[in-house]
Amino acid sequence: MHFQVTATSSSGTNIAFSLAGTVSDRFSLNPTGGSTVDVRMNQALDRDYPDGFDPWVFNIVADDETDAPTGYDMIALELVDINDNAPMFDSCCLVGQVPERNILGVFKF
Ligand SMILES: [Ca+2]
Repeated sequence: MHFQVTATSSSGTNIAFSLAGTVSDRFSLNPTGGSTVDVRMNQALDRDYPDGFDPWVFNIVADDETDAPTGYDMIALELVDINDNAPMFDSCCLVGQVPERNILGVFKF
């Protein structure tokens, strides 16, 4: 998955882009020249706890290499949830007792 981001500068100079934020390492930039950059995912993203986020939020930074302030914009990726997790039991194990030589179909648990 990838998408393009565009920034403009009144100085007309090239813009250098970078990423910031705690999850920005999951994405990379492929400059296309001028005022546009291609943002790509480095790996598949998860939406679910404990490794996922909804949405995935990070910042993109635009610097026109002049003395002008640096521009920031927030990118929020909302993942469409899929049912990719198995159902979970409330406990880690179930323990019961069955009498030796128990009649088939009759037991205590
Ligand atoms: Ca899911």
